[in-house]
Amino acid sequence: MPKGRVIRTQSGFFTVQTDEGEVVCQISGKLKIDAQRAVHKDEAQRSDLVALNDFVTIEVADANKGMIVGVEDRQHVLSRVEPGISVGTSAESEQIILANTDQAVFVLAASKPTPNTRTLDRYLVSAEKAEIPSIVICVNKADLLAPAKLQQKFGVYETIGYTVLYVSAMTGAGLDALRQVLIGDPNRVSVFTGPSGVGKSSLLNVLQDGLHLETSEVSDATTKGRHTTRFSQLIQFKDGGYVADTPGIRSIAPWDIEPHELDSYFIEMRPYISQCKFADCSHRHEPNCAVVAAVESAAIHPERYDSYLRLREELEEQYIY
Ligand SMILES: Nc1nc2c(ncn2[C@@H]2O[C@H](COP(=O)(O)OP(=O)(O)O)[C@@H](O)[C@H]2O)c(=O)[nH]1
Ligand SMILES: [Mg+2]
Ligand SMILES: [Zn+2]
Repeated sequence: MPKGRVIRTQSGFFTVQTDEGEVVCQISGKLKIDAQRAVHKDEAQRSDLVALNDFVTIEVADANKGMIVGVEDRQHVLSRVEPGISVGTSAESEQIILANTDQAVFVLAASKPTPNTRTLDRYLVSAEKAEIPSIVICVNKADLLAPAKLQQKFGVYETIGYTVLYVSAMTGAGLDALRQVLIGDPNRVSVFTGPSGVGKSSLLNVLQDGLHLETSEVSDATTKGRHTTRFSQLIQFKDGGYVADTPGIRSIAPWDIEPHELDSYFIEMRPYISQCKFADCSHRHEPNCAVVAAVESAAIHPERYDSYLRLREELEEQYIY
């Protein structure tokens, strides 16, 4: 039976790239029934049966139409709580943004729109939870802000160990570095995400001729109605590599993170966690907290610590013990 990669998903239809070409598939009845049984028996969480960049086995019925009959185990799954469903309820469901993610590139703008590092920190937490092997921060519109200001805003991320690229789709600055990160390895699949208006489509258009992705600020009014469509696809670079184009991601409510594990997803906190007096320290009001001490001595950036506190509170409100 042919095997392939899911390169496009839309409303129950999945385009599978195989050695013999692309086949549009639906999910076989057996797969659906098996999944329902597993959820009922509490052996699985509610999640997408098939996701973008899954490796699947298909049965081809007639020309270019098929059934997905098997899905390989996923690694490095970038996901979020399905929007519109109240978190913490039994109906909560995982929405997979990308399966088998090799790299996450988070795009922000130096300005216009004003970068929100709280949102960036949420993305980073999701990526750390998914253990994505490579995490890159891409600051576009570097033409709009002086280098010293850029450094002031994003330098902390370099200090704690992330790769930060300062680029401009407009002037071309920094694009060679971005190209090296995204393009070249034929099997590398990256997610390229960030708020709308930061220049994601503009960047991809410059990186690959002939792509012609639509650019310009998308207003909230036009995007909201499209949530149900849930269309997403992989763009394949001519010189090797894929990038996920997932218009639906505007915010990530981190999926399946327990409050007590959050600290380890703030990578600069990791060395301190085991030095706290209490093993279950939440790094807030406890005595002899090594994390708080590190914040006080400026070894941990106060804004990152603030992100931690906010997310921790949010997770505690949602989490069902
Ligand atoms: N000044 C400046 N503007 C840019 C740059 N890249 C994109 N833009 C503009 O930002 C707006 C949003 O770009 P778009 O690619 O549609 O953003 P997306 O929503 O992230 O895909 C458009 O008006 C672009 O012309 C850049 O490097 N510098
Ligand atoms: Mg766009
Ligand atoms: Zn502590």
